[in-house]
Order: sequence, then C-alpha cells, then structure tokens
Amino acid sequence: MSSRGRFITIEGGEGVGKSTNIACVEQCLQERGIRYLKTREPGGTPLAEELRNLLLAPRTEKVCEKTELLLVFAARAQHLEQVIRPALAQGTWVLCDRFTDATYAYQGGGRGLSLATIALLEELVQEGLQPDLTLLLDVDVRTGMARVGKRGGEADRFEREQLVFFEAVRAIYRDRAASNPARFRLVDAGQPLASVQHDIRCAMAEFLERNHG
Ligand code: Z5A
Repeated sequence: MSSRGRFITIEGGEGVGKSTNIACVEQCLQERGIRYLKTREPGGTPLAEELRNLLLAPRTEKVCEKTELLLVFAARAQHLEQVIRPALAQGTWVLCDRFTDATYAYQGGGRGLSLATIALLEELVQEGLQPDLTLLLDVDVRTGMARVGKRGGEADRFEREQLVFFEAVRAIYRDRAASNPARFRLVDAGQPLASVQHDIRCAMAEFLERNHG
C-alpha cells in the first residue's frame, strides 16, 4: 500500500496572486515526479461547484452569515469525501486553492462569525484532517485590491466588499499563520513576481526535503 499523500493548501486575501502562483507550486511537485491533484474550494466536485456558484453570485437578497458558513462547509464535506480523502489515501498529493483557513478569514474575520463556531463545524466535517503545509500569500490590502481592479472582469459577491472587510480577512490569516508556524509558510506577495516565486520555491524545497526524501 502506498503511503498517504500530503495535503498542501494555498491561501491569501484579494489580489495576492494565488492563481498566478499555484503553477509555481505545481512545477515544484512535477520536478520531483510527485503524483498530485489540483483542486479548489469552494468547489472541487460537481455539487460543490454548484454550491460555489451559489456562494459567489451577487444577489439582491441578503445572504445571512450563517447561511454562507453552512454552504462553505457543505461544499467542503462533499469535496473531502469525494475527492480529498480518497486521493490522500491512495498516496496522491492534494494541492488545494483555499481551504478552512479561508473560512476563518472570510466568515470569521470578514463576516464576524465566532471562531469557536467555525471550529465546531471544522471538527464535524474534517474529523481532525488538516493540511500538512499552507502557503499564505500576504500583501497589504490596498495593493491587493488595486491588482484585482486592474485584472478587470465582473466582481463576485466577495470582491464587492470594502477595505475594512479585507483588513479583517488579512488579520485573521496572519494570526493563524503566527499561531501555527509548523504548518504555515508566510510569503510576502507584495514583492515582484520573481521574488514571490523564489520564496515559494524555497518553502516547497524545505517541505519536500522533509516529506519526500
Ligand atoms: N471563500 C470563503 O469566503 N470562505 C471559504 O471557506 C473559502 C472561500 C474556501 C472565491 O475564492 C471566494 O470564496 C473568495 C473567498 C471565498 N473570495 N473572493 N474573492 P477564489 O480563491 O476563487 O477567489 P480569488 O480570491 O479571486 O482568487 P484568485 O482568482 O486566485 O485571485 P488572486 O489571488 O488575486 O490571484 P491572481 O488573479 O493570480 O492575481 C491578481 C492580479 O494580480 C493578477 O492580475 C496578477 O497578474 C497580479 N499579480 C499577481 N502577483 C503579482 C505580483 N507579485 N506583482 C504584481 N502583480 C501581481
């Protein structure tokens, strides 16, 4: 039986460059010949992608904070059972664009829901499963928002939030990284792209050294 795969997540607030940089993480895995699966949250299965669409679509009806939280965890439960756990059990590594740290940051920090409530749902859905490595891309909020503005396209329900929301998101992300240094690697995403990718490669090299001898 092959050994359990490793679970890597990439996180950050608006405009940190997750989509741009996830390819760099993939390249590190490919160079080592590691079998991996790239996925994302909310989403990753047909049902969870439908829930993602419900979550992100701008709408006139106010979405209650608890409704949002439950939708996020409903999508996660499906994703874990259908995709993440089976892959890890087969020895496939999982690279996930956002996971539960985003829930603490967006629904806890941004929406102001209790972190203890989030922890309860986390335990219910994850039963102790945590990422092995979380790359947190961090940039000051104004810079990130300016990048998203330049990228263009129609803003989703989260992207329509204001500075104060994203400051709260960033604060929770940073707190979580500071209180869990064994799992998190904080990357300064305000640097030029080449420097960001250099730091990601260093973080990955260190992790691979320990996890893929
Ligand atoms: N959400 C939630 O509320 N609760 C949860 O539990 C989860 C999620 C899991 C969708 O996520 C939403 O779901 C998300 C939170 C919520 N909120 N929003 N919005 P998503 O991950 O799909 O959405 P996103 O944040 O928009 O991700 P993204 O598309 O990866 O955006 P990004 O991080 O900003 O990445 P980017 O498109 O690569 O970069 C933005 C621009 O900056 C782009 O033009 C780049 O060329 C540029 N860029 C990137 N890096 C640099 C550097 N270093 N210098 C200069 N310019 C750069």
